[in-house]
This record gives sequence, C-alpha cells and structure tokens, in this order.
Amino acid sequence: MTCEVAAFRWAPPFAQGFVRDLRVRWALEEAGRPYEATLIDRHIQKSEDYRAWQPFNQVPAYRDDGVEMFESAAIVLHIAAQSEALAPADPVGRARVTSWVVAAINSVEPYAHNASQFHDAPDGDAWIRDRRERANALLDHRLRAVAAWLGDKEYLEGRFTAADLMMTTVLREIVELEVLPRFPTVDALRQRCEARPAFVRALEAQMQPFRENSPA
Ligand SMILES: N[C@@H](CCC(=O)N[C@@H](CS)C(=O)NCC(=O)O)C(=O)O
Repeated sequence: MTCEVAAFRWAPPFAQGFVRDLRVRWALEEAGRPYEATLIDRHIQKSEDYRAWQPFNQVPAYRDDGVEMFESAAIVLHIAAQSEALAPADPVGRARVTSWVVAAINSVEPYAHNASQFHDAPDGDAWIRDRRERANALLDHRLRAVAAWLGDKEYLEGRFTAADLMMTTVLREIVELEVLPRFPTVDALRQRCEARPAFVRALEAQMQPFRENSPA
C-alpha cells in the first residue's frame, strides 16, 4: 500500500510552507517512498471520522499498511526506522537520532515558539518587552547548546538523519527573528538541509494545493 498523509487543502499565507505535514512529506521523500496526500478541508478536519485518525483534529496524520499514526515526530521516527536514509540501521545510532528528534520538538521548539509569539506581540507594555527579552534569552541558551553540540560537524549526528530534518523544521520558524545569524553553524545546518532535493520536493508538494485551492 502507498502510504497516506493527511494535509490541508489550503492554509492561510502565514502558515503555508510551515504546516507540519511537511516533516512527514520530507521524510518520505528522503526515504524514497511514494505517498498519497489526503487533502482535508475545515469540514473534514472537524469530523468524528477524522478525529478517529487524529485525536486533536490536526494535521498531519499518517497511515500505511501496518499502522495509523499522528504526531509528526512519531511519524518521522516510524519512517526513519524503515530507512537508512534517515537513521543508521544499528540500534545505538537509531537511539541517538531519537534523542535529537525529541530534543528538536521538546528542548528547542517550545522556546522557538515562545520567542516567536513575543516577537509578534505589540511593543506597548513593559511586561511584553520584559517577557520578550526573557523568551529571547531562553531561546539563545538553547541555540547555544545546539551550536556547541554541532561544533564543526555538518549534521547533528555526523551524517544527515531525521534529527536534522526535525531540527531544520524548527529553525525555519525563527528565521524572521534574526537570531540565527548569531549561530552561524546552526543556521548553516538549516540552509544545508533546506537545499536538499527531498526538502524542495516536499515543500513544493505542500504548496501546490494551496495555490490550486486559494479562496481568492
Ligand atoms: N504536535 C503536532 C502538532 C500538529 C499541529 O500543530 N498541526 C497544525 C498545523 S501545523 C494544525 O493542524 N492546526 C490546525 C488546528 O489545530 O486546528 C504534530 O507535530 O503533529
């Protein structure tokens, strides 16, 4: 069975290119596995049927001939477990990749998300400026740790893996914060990964239906 990925038929411009089915599409492209995108609209998204597949009525959701899944990181790890393009075959190497996949979504993404929210908040109140400064400092702390780990390596575990894929999707969301130039090796990791043909194909596959189904 060709596997199936649930994605949005259309998303507002700010989200286009960043919807989390991108992670799954990218992993499948790296693994060389064909897939079908099941495009859902608001109506399907809110349905009981879809909730039986994705308990939070979000995307992505995934199914293959063995399993139905939700949560992008879990799906990417599932795909990685079947493809050496995304993780080494040995259990030790795979465990390292798992650590970094979880680090991307648990130790970096929440800080990136928090700093992004304060970046967009109006500047008026002192408490907002205060919280923004603190959010930026916490994000800096995490990026410094990633940079320290990365050292002069090209990828988090030496070669491209699902860990770099997940970290890149987190880093892409903070480009407009202009924090990444202060961490040039981390930003270079992001750019190196975004230049991969599999990423370019995955991004285009997400964007194409948005162009075709634009409400305007
Ligand atoms: N932790 C989930 C988050 C999924 C998520 O946030 N999906 C967003 C799109 S990027 C969504 O479906 N938003 C619509 C909604 O929550 O109604 C994952 O990584 O799969």
